[in-house]
Amino acid sequence: MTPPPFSYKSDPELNERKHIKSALLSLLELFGCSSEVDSMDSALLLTLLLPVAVVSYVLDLPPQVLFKVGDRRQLSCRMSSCPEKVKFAWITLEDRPIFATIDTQDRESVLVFDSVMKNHENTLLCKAMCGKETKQAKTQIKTYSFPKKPVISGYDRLKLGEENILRCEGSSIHPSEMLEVQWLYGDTVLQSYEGQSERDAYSLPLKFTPSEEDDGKAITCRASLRVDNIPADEMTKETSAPMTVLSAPHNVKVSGATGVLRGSNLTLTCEAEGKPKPAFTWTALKPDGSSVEMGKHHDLFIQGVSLSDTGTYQCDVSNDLGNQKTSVSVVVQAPPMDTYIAVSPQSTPKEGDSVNISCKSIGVPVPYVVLSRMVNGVKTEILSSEGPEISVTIDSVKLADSGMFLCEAFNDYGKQNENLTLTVEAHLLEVALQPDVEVVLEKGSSLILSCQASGCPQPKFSWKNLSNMPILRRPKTDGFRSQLVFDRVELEDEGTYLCEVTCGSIKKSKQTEVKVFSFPMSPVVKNSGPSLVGEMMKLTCTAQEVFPANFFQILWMDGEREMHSETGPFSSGTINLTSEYSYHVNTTDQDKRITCKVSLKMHGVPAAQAVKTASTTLSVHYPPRATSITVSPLTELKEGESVSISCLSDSFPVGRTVLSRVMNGVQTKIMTNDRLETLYTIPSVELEDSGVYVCETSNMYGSHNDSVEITVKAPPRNTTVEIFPSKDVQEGQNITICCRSVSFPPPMVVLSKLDSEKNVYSLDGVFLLINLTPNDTGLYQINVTNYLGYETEIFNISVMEKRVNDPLGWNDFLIPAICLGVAAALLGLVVYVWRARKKGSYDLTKCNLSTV
Ligand SMILES: *[C@@H]1O[C@H](CO)[C@@H](O)[C@H](O)[C@H]1NC(C)=O
Ligand SMILES: *[C@@H]1O[C@H](CO)[C@@H](O)[C@H](O)[C@H]1NC(C)=O
Ligand SMILES: *[C@@H]1O[C@H](CO)[C@@H](O)[C@H](O)[C@H]1NC(C)=O
Ligand SMILES: *[C@@H]1O[C@H](CO)[C@@H](O)[C@H](O)[C@H]1NC(C)=O
Ligand SMILES: *[C@H]1O[C@H](CO)[C@@H](O)[C@H](O)[C@H]1NC(C)=O
Ligand SMILES: CC(=O)N[C@H]1CO[C@H](CO)[C@@H](O)[C@@H]1O
Ligand SMILES: CC(=O)N[C@H]1CO[C@H](CO)[C@@H](O)[C@@H]1O
Repeated sequence: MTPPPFSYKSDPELNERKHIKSALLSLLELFGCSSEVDSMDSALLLTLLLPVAVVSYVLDLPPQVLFKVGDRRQLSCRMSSCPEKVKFAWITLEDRPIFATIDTQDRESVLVFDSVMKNHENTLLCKAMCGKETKQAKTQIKTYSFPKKPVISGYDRLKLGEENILRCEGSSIHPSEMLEVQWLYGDTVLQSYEGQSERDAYSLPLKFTPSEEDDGKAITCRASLRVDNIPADEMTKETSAPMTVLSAPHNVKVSGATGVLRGSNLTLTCEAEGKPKPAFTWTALKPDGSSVEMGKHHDLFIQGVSLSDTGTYQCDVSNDLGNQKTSVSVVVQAPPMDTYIAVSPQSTPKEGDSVNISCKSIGVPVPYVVLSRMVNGVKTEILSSEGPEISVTIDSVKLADSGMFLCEAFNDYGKQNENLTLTVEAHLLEVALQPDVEVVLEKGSSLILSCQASGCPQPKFSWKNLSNMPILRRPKTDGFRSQLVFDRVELEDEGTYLCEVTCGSIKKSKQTEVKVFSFPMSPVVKNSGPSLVGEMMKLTCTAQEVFPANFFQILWMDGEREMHSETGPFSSGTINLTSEYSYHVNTTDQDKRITCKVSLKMHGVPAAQAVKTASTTLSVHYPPRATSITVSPLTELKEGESVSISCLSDSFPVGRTVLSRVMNGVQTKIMTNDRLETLYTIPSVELEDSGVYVCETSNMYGSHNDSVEITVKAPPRNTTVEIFPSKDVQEGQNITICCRSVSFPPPMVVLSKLDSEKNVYSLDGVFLLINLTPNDTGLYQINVTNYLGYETEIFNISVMEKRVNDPLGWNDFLIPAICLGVAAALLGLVVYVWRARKKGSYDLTKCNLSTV
């Protein structure tokens, strides 16, 4: 036995083979073939070239096995005849590993394929050594894979009449070139396919345009793997399925009666073909374009149809493939119904209204209507028409149109009547006039007489006076109101105004009396002249432009006391109403307030306008009176004392007061004053302030005075003695001694010869010494005295002797004594003379004269 050229090993074997291959290559080159060797399977070459050993023992190994992919299979190489333990070796003759586990026993080696795969296909050599003897056997492993029935698709949604594609698919086929696939319809092969190597999956399309008969028929796909030794039941696999042919709805038909009587039932049935089974929808199509779904069954059922059910009904049939619709018109027939008679705008119209009597009915077919009037049970047709509606208009309805109206409606299915009672009423006219009854208003104010009519749609207004004559003034009339507008009411507008409204057969009126008064301003009081005490004063009160004068009263009032009242005369227009009031003026009336109150005693005159007053305050005039002069503190004063003289008087208007002093008939103004009271003060009186003081107050009406005498007293002073012709005289001459002194009361002047006891008194201070003798020579003294005091003067007289004459005795002095007596009577004047002389030149003769 030849030892095996190489032992079995899985991998090192590859090296071994390369050696062999190179050896073979060199061998083949000798035969002139080189490059082909490379592409040849070296294992196959080896098989061909290896020498076959002589075998004494039998080696059990099937020359060929067929495995199904996925199965668990074993391949056993056995040498049962060997008495000892056999050495096994597996050699792959193809360029691929064995991919199996080897389980070697004493005389058997088993290749275990846990799960047969396509690449287990191989050609193997099993070498066995029994002792020195080697035996080998070759086996070929073939595999096949044909695991599932073909899968067909597209058969269950075939569209009728269209080209559909069905598909038959399979996979994991081995050896794929052995595959044959066929589409079968019954026994007819529609399409077939031959497998190709290296394509273990197939997908065989079938173009098929079904007709309605194909629905439900089976279609088959058959696949066969034509490999030898494959079990018969695995060689062919086929799948059959019934075809489903789909179609959009078609042949839609509606059945049922389309003319039905109102109240009966309507049944419509809709039928259609199509797959899948179509759905039905019933829809009512309304005249306005809207639609209402009525149901989802192929039957449409309406119980008790009404007129509104008349119309078009549409059956919609649809399935996934499309839809179809068909419609049918249904007419609901009815006898006349809802017959209706009405009067518009209202059921009880007023006389003169326009009324519309309408009559209508509903029915199918359209009924015709007749409108009639029933008078005493007799029917009189007014109007008829071929339509369902008629109307009659009465433009101005009369009371006589009241009564019953009948509306009759007819069609093929019946008749219906309705009636109506028309009642025409007279208008409830009401007239209102504003202002109502009477209006009293002032001349010149505005007035609107507004006459309102109610309860009448078209009142007719007319304005009249009491004589039923139309008023000339144009009224403003507007629908239900008529107005007489007076922008300025005049006296002529007085009167009664009547608003008369006519409405159909009704006539009503209202009246109002317009009274106008005029009392535009307050009265005016005037005084006729100055109101002199004791005289009559005349006051006049005039109310201007008054009307009606006989309603006016003029009342004279002294404060609150009513003195005199007068009522105006009747007059046709406005007059100036005057009242006179005479009054005996008294001084107590000074500042008295006399009021003239004019009242309009007319009903309806607003209180504020009815009374107006005017007043005057009396100013009473009188001449001065009660004039008095007063001296303070005394009227007899001593020179140098102070004295005040005041005058008081009363007069109106206040007069002028003059204070003057009167002395010797000569008046001297001291002061004037325009007030009732005058005060004059002499701070230090002098003798010449003596006199009669007169206060005289005068105004335009007269004067009044009062006087007082003021006496200023003073002791003698500034005594001067003058001797005429001289102190020195001849015997038998006369001497006049003038003695002057200032004093009051007038002094007593005493002349005395100092060396004698005799005194001569003189009141005027003039002494006449007659027929002097020398014995008369001597000192003489003048003693001027009054009760306030005295003053003396001493002088010398010298008488020169001329001849012897009868001496002049003291009897000669008798004359001065007489003189003094006279002087005493003229006391006041003496002083005055003396003062005058003092001012002027001394006049000897006057001194002499004064002695007379
Ligand atoms: C009368 O009334 C009917 C129904 O209201 C109306 O159709 C018709 O026009 C009216 N006729 C007149 C003249 O107003
Ligand atoms: C009514 O008016 C007429 C003239 O319009 C007149 O003559 C008549 O006197 C008036 N009557 C009265 C009562 O005013
Ligand atoms: C009333 O008096 C006014 C003012 O003195 C005078 O203008 C007017 O004319 C008089 N009216 C009458 C009616 O005498
Ligand atoms: C002057 O007269 C008065 C009164 O008669 C007397 O009182 C007074 O003494 C007289 N004076 C002289 C100086 O005689
Ligand atoms: C009176 O006498 C005084 C002085 O005794 C003198 O001032 C005055 O002027 C005299 N008056 C008269 C009127 O002679
Ligand atoms: C001289 C002289 O004139 N003698 C008179 C004086 O007064 C007496 C009386 O008046 C006269 O008779 C004298 O003649
Ligand atoms: C005339 C006169 O009487 N003469 C007398 C004057 O005085 C002497 C004396 O006293 C007398 O004698 C004078 O007779």
